[in-house]
Amino acid sequence: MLQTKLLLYIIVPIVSAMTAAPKVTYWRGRGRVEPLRCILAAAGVEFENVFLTRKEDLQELRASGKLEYDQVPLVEIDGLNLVQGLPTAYYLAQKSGLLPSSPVELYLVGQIYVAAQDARAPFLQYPFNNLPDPPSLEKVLAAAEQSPKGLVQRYCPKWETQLAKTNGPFFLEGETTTNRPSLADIGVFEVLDFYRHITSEDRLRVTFASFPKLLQMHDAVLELGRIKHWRDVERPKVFLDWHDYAKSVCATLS
Ligand SMILES: N[C@@H](CCC(=O)N[C@@H](CS)C(=O)NCC(=O)O)C(=O)O
Repeated sequence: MLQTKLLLYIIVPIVSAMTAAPKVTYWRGRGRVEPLRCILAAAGVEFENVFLTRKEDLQELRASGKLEYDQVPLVEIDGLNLVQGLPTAYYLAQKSGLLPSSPVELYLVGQIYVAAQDARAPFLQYPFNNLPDPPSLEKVLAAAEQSPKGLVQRYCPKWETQLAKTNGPFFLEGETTTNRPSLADIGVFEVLDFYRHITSEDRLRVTFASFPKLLQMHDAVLELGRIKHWRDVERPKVFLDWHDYAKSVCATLS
């Protein structure tokens, strides 16, 4: 009897840690966390958003010891407190079958994902780029579209060429006739989705018209798991507009 009770004490917390919906802590906007939310959504995982709104929220979180480097994003999953975007992305992707096992493919996926993080850097800054006034769209579009170091000129041609080498919409070749989605696709999808979010669906189609494979991949990712539902139904209900988002981040961090 005592043994059974003890076993329950041990097993119940472990099982509930493994089965509870992951908790994602950040502000009400895209920032550094949106690629992680997209990975979870693409994997069909339901997750709970915990939003920072007050200065005390971050102070309390830091005091709780969950933030290894006192920074967010934080993803609580499997009884772990995951911080640092890149290894968190790898953890979530591996759990969801979005990481290949071969070293060459793993390298390719990592290379594309990290390039996507570089390409999104101007978008990350977008809400803050004209404070205290509302953000300047011209500034971020110039960085993304006209700079030789930006999304359209540096990254998209490479990704289009890489996608043209496969027989399907995704970056990784499949074992038979179809290919398979990976973290690389989610990372690049999220950058295109960021562009769409600050502009429009029409502008996405026009700007990237000369990258048809890239648009095809974007559309194929949208069919994965719950990502379309997250983008079109859940996210609009919880996000702040860009300016209010920037102000809430600044108020929490000040
Ligand atoms: N290398 C970290 C950077 C995290 C980071 O800079 N987070 C910001 C919010 S976007 C933060 O928590 N800033 C507060 C601080 O650094 O004290 C990651 O990839 O997650």
